[in-house]
Amino acid sequence: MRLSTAGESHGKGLVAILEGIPAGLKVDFEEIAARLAARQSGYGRGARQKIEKDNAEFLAGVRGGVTLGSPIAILIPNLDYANWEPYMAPEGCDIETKKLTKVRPGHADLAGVVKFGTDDARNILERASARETAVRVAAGTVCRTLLRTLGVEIAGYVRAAGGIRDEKEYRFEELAGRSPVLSMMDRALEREACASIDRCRAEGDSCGGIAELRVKGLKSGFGSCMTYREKLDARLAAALMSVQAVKGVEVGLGFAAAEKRGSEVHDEIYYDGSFRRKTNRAGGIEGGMSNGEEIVLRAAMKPIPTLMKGLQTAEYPSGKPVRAAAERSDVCAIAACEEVLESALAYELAAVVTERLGGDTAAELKARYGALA
Ligand code: EPS
Repeated sequence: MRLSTAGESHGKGLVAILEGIPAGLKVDFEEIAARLAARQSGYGRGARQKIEKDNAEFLAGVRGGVTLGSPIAILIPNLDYANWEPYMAPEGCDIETKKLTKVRPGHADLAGVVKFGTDDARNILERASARETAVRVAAGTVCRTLLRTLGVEIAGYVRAAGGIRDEKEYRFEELAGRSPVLSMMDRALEREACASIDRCRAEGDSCGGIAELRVKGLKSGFGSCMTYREKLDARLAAALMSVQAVKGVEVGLGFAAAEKRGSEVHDEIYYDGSFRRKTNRAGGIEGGMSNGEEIVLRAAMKPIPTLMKGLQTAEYPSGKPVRAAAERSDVCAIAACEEVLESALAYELAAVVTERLGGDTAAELKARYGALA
């Protein structure tokens, strides 16, 4: 399976090509629309989302609502392009007016201008922007539908935002009851988090958060201990780290495991007709393979680097001390990030599953999955 994306944040649109989805899968357009809307929402989002109304247009690979087994092409037009055409048109445009030289600390701006040999960070930020994640959600939702036919479900919630953290544990089934405001489970903590985001906004600052992601129904044996490339935890961590602004990933106990003893970390095994564990501190992965328990992952999102108050920086290439550029910004995008992470996870898991089981049709894949212990 392969997913490629293209598109600039203020260009004509975003495009995805998803290869390797078997034939015969019914695409859930309603779910795609709902997840695209969820990615656009969440307390702390900025003014750009008032302009966009993301709509995934399927250009290829699907006929009558069912996949053909051919590459799936998806287009999400950028509605803001109507305002940006004079500065972004591929065929020729004004490249001076929107030039960005007050490079933002924490963004791709400075490393990008140096690497790609330009004095305009616009050429960098347009692609580095998290706008790209819209089309990853559309493609990821197709992968999620494929996983669902196998009985594999993904869910998640925001565990921390604006420095307010929920330390409680939740059952997979409870996660459907997360709040629509900031995707947190605990409403009182969510109100505190929203207040923290409000303070951030008032101070021209930004803040991050933590998302927890769970996978239920994945049988054991996906991923492999035999080569480092095949390790499921390595692949899933890379998938989550590929999402803009993600700076850390944990599996199961994660970093906390390093401070505990083995007897407090490893999940004792028992047998009651099948091999089971009473605890799941490993987060469903041992030896780089799924062990049949729920997969538990956490991802930490850093604060967005565009601060309305602007951090101190040096203009490129003059080096003159200036305040970093800021026109508008998301104060906190952890709820959007959580939605994107679920999609990134869905794609990677679908890739892992289809690599192991193959199959030209969704029915073939389902039969092969069903035959596994
Ligand atoms: C982003 C900057 C902002 C965000 C954007 C990500 O866009 P703009 O510069 O147009 O205000 O809103 O995210 C999206 C547009 C989106 O749809 O998620 C950045 O620099 O990463």
